Amino acid sequence: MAEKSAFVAVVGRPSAGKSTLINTLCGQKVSIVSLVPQTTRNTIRGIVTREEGQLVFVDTPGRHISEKKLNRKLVELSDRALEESELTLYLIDASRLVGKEEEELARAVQYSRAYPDRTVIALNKIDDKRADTAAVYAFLQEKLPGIPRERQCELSAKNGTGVEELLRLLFSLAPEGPRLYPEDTYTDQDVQFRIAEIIREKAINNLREELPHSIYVEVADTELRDEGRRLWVRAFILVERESQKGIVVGKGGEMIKTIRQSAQKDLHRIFDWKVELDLRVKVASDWRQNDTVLRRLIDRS
Ligand SMILES: Nc1nc2c(ncn2[C@@H]2O[C@H](COP(=O)(O)OP(=O)(O)OP(=O)(O)O)[C@@H](O)[C@H]2O)c(=O)[nH]1
Ligand SMILES: [Mg+2]
Repeated sequence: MAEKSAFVAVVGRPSAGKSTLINTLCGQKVSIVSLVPQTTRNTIRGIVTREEGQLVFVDTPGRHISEKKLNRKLVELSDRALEESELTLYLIDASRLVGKEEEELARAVQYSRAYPDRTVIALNKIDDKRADTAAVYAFLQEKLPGIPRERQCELSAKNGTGVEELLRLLFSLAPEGPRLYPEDTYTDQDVQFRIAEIIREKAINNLREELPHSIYVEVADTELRDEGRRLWVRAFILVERESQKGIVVGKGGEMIKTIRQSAQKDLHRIFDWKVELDLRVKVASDWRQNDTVLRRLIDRS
């Protein structure tokens, strides 16, 4: 049988579970996850290689309706992934009510390159007691009648239920083509970006309220020490205001210490190196309005 290969754009509302799903599919932490919507800010590739061939999943920022500059850039990234990928995987959080945002998504999916024949819809979070799949099917019947039930499935990205069936479905739709990456590759992100993302995840998960949207992380320097056994990293958490700096540092430096230690632990698990993180906080006012900063942060591809 000829080998198959495809890019799969994974789209959905903020917090639908797109990054969680990609991590489950790849068996590795490829993309960071949090309770806070709009965690993913770049398109991130997670690669799955099987006998049938290779699928390159493109994680995208959750599509949120807002005219803010950062948000508009994030929606552009999702649009681009939908234009460039052979397959579309539209993920819906079945534990939440569908609403205006979901309608906008259905519309974006409808205009994507892979619509309708190479589009799959997955209802996520079926492990959640609040999941109401009947309501989602009714919504789909109305908004995306071009996608038959055979190309809709239910899953739990968190515990893995239904994930193998989803893979089978996607491989069945993928066009023939050669692998793009070696078979043991599960992501194409560079080390510095992954470090910055892990730090951002720990910051988001430890900080509250509006702060997660106000930060970004910059890795300033890295160096392998102890004959390549230990990785030393200097990184900055950038906030928008002086008052936020105090929150990230915390009383007696407790907060930044928690962020540093949990990031080090994760990084040690992901890479083989022991990681020594020199982590500091800096103010970069209004970075979300600054085009140069946004371009550097978002348009990495
Ligand atoms: N119960 C349950 N929770 C899930 C499932 N999948 C994801 N979650 C949770 O949903 C939240 C959001 O998950 P993410 O993977 O970050 O969602 P996302 O779609 O990537 O979000 P953005 O990047 O912000 O667009 C996290 O708290 C996850 O643990 C699932 O199958 N079941
Ligand atoms: Mg995400």
